[in-house]
Amino acid sequence: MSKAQVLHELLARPGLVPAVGAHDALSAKLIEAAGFPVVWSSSFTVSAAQRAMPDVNLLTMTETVEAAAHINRAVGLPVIADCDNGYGNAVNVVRTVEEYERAGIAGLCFEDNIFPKKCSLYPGMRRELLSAEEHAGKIRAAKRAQRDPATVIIARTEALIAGWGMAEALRRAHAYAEAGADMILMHSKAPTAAEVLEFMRRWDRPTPIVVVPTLYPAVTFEELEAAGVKLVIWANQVLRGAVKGIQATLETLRRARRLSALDDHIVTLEEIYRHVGVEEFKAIEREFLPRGQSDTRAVIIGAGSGKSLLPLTQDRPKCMLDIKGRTVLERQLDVLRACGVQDIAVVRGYRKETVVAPGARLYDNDAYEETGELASLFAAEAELHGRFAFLYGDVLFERAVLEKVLRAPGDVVIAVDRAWVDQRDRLLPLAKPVDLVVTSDPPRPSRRSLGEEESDRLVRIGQRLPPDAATGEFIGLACFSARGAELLREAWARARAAGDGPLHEADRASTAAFTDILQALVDAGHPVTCVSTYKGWLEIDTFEDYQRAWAEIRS
Ligand code: SPV
Ligand code: MG
Repeated sequence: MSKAQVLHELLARPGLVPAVGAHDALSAKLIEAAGFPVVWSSSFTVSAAQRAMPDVNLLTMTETVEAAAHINRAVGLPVIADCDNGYGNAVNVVRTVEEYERAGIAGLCFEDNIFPKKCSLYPGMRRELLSAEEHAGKIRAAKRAQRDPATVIIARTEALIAGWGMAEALRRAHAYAEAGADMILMHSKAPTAAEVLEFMRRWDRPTPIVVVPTLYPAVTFEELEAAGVKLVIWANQVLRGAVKGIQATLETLRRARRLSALDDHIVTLEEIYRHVGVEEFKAIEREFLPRGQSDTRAVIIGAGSGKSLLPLTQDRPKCMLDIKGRTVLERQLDVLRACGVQDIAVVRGYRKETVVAPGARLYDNDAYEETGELASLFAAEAELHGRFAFLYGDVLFERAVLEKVLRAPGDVVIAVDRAWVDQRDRLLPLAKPVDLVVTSDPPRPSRRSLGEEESDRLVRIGQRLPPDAATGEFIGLACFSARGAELLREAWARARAAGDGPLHEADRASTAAFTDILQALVDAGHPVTCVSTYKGWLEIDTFEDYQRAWAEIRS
């Protein structure tokens, strides 16, 4: 059913129908939300709100039809558009009808002002009207031009506004009804409803009557209904209420100079989100956009004191070490963002005041001296909900490595460097602790493969594994699905609930490493997927590492 048909049927029912004036799409939405059945796209309020201009035909037909179209698109309600005088003669009226119908407008109102018109409400104006014959011709033109037979054409006379008397008002109303108008709008500037009520007593035709009681506001809905009026237009009160609200808001802001002082004057952001359909927008994004990593956040732990790098770390943590003009942390943020991860949290501890992480949220583990990586990670417990990537704060990754981990399916995914196996003999005996791993199905040199090794699962992880048994090295990069994050939180809660007892290789949960909880997850029967990488990362743990970073990083 077209909106014109909806309006037609609404007007066919007994009783008075209210239409409320909108000045833009949002005010129209509020009118709809408040339960009114019809929106009036008002020339007075559109000129005032959208152009801060008087209502004197300064806006072109194209501008007013565009405003009406925005209003119409924002609501499910039928819209009656104020088409002023049709922006010219009958020829202009024909195009006006075509354009407004194309914009989905259900009703069109044409007034018998000459072009350019002057708003009916302005006091002290000399008023000129078209001849009744000419306006009747415009109404006939409008009726012939309409494509949808249900479109409601309202003929409006300004005879009473111009002070031409009741007889002329009746003569014009008759002429326009005979020309085929679906409704007659009888405008009045009298201070009471008496004039309009007298017209109603003398109106002897079936054509229904519309009134706009702006200047006789005391009249009630019931009085108009009892007089037989069909449609009442409350034309500009929404705009006037909005202006009052804006003024009160501005005055409070001028005095208080603090936004929280406005709380009683303004609606919440959520209310605006609701009216403009932010949820619908998000649903479309979820359904149709490539998933990317916009729903993945990252948590970087950079709390430790980095003693192995003294004196470089005397005044800053490892993550703030500079490598060719950018800190380790900045480089991590850049790689994360390049992979689409925008939502980033950093846990700091040692020399926390020196940590600079633009755009990231900061968490503190002030007990970094006595606690371990897990305690640092859980300092950002608020972040460990939904999908997230975990990063050691002292490791640099190539983008491809991070992308591979982010892409891999699985609730808990870790990156394992297979170069370990080739380098093992050269590295033994180990000069520093290494996060060694044993996986269930490591890639074999004899077997070529393409794509992901989704079946390779973590079996053992830790720094005390026999190096000969290790099939790779954990590089300090992991990714948890929402379920994985839940499993992690549960494993941590279990470890904490058991007192501060041992957790895998750690004597106490509070001092445990990230690898300890990975083993706890495996031991509890939760699969941890191992994504293979071959080099493509650098840990900044020793002075040699730091030198290598300077040598290997090009920019
Ligand atoms: C409007 O709202 O623009 C109207 C009604 O046409 S009035 O302002 O009273 O002319
Ligand atoms: Mg108007």
